[in-house]
Amino acid sequence: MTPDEILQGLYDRTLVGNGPGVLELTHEALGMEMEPQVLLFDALIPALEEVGARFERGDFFVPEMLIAGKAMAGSMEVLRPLLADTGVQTVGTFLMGTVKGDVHDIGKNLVNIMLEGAGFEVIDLGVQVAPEKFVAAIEEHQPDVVGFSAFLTTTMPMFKANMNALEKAGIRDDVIVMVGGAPVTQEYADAVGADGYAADASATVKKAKTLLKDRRARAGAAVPV
Ligand code: B12
Repeated sequence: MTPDEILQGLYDRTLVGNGPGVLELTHEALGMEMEPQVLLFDALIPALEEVGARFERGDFFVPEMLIAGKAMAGSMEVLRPLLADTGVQTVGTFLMGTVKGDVHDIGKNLVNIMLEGAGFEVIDLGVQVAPEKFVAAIEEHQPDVVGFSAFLTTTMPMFKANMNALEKAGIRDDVIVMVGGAPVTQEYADAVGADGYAADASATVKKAKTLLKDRRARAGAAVPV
């Protein structure tokens, strides 16, 4: 098979949720020394985008979305160590979770992989994370950044609920808050009072690093000389 045939095959098999087929092609691609990023960005993600478009048109239903998501997740498990293994030193701690009421985790997991690859220590709270759980985990782990992921317009308001919980616990200013997920925009992030938003995993890494650098610079400047 040529690399193009592999990418097309990965796309087609993800689209129809053929998990074993996706895994087989993932291994075959890696055996041919194709880059893991290429598999991700040129086949797996576009396939899930098409799944979403078909769901919107009414051509696909929840079971189809589910098996396509699972097929991609299986491949990501194989790609994860390759994407994350860049040997960079720890730059900070990132606490991540999908908000209460939301079970979408593929986007979040992809962000986690990229953050790990860029040297962040990632603590993943999983899905359906209630505000109290975020608060408890921030108090326990004292992360530099906390990330809220939401994929539904109906669960995005949990960002504000989480921010309120942080305020109430008196820890809002202890962490940088980032938000993201398919329906989220910069405007929405600003409206809920988050410190940062990013549309995809690599933008998240860049933004988290910039926010962290700014905060450390400000903390340094605040120290009396
Ligand atoms: C797979 C999928 C599912 C799977 C989820 C499996 C899983 N384990 O995640 C299942 C079948 C469970 C599911 C269920 C539902 N889903 Co769904 N799902 C999808 C689908 C097809 C793909 C989502 C995905 O994983 N994309 C791939 C990743 C890589 O997406 P991404 O956005 O590019 O991710 C990047 C950014 O968002 C960002 N990011 C993500 N998180 C974070 C966090 C931070 C802090 C930052 C900075 C950045 C960031 O970085 C990511 C990586 O680059 C989307 C369609 C779509 N186009 O998004 C619908 C979609 C999200 N689902 C939708 C719906 C309606 C539902 C259901 C309500 C359906 C139903 N009637 O039951 C349920 C809700 C269940 C629940 N309570 O959560 C709608 C949402 C519409 C809306 N505007 O609210 C969508 C958009 C489909 C559509 N076009 O209508 N779904």
